[in-house]
Amino acid sequence: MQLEVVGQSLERIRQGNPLIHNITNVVVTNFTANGLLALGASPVMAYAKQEVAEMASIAGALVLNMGTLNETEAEAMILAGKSANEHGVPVIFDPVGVGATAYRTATAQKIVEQVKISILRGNAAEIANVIGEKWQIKGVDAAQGNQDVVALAQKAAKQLGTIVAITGKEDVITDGKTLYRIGNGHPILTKVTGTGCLLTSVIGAFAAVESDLLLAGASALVCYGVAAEKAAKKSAEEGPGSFQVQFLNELSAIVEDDVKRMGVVQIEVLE
Ligand code: ATP
Ligand code: TZP
Ligand code: MG
Ligand code: MG
Repeated sequence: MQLEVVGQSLERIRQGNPLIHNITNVVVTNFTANGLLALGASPVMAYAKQEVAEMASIAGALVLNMGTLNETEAEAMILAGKSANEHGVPVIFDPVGVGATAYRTATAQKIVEQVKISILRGNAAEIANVIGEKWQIKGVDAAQGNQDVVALAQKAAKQLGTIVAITGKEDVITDGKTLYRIGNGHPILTKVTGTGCLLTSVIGAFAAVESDLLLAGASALVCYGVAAEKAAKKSAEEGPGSFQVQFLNELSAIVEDDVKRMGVVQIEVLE
């Protein structure tokens, strides 16, 4: 991967301040808005059925996140998603906690049926459960397992006709044919709630400025992981509170040179 493209996208986010419409969960709302602002994007959280279609139509990307799902929000996600589809706005979907309850699983499956998703991002168990495979999940956190994450990502990408990112210690993203493996990140990310959710919104910011959505997704994953490593270097010894603050600082400070120096990316042709 030419890591220059990550720098170019970062520059476009900072120059263009793309509007990112988030329908997300109550746990991560503030962190997500601050993370997007730090990166250079312009976040908006809008949930009312009366306005979501209009808001999605003028956004650079729409991010749907099921973290604290309810019936009204599920309906709003479908309205917003259909509008985004009509207006050529990329839709990024984070199926938080899918597989933990039958309601979440059924709702995620309804969303992927009714809305054309551009990029699906979750942990392995969430992605598996979206496509009807019953991998174990504990609340919103992936359980440990040795299953083949690349095969799962490829299967999900083909079945849903979308790009799929599965994150964890190593991140993978694929359109079913080409696979990027990203080795950046830091274990302390698992000690701050919402780091997965913010990542999904950061993918939205990259998708708003890069029309090659596989490249956009891979760029977001590298950039996010490198920013986390830089933040951990300065703050991890102090603990997750300091890390969270420093991570926002690093999302704002990260430049192409950091990504070129620290990015760990492999590309594989799957077929
Ligand atoms: P989960 O609920 O399973 O934690 P999530 O939605 O929080 O899922 P993660 O898979 O934790 O999403 O991904 C969020 C970020 O944390 C990604 O950048 C990922 O690379 C990073 N990450 C997660 N676990 C680790 C780890 N053990 N080491 C390094 N980075 C990690
Ligand atoms: N409960 C419902 S949503 C949520 C929790 C704890 C946040 C999950 O955030 P992430 O990014 O998946 O860790
Ligand atoms: Mg996590
Ligand atoms: Mg998550």
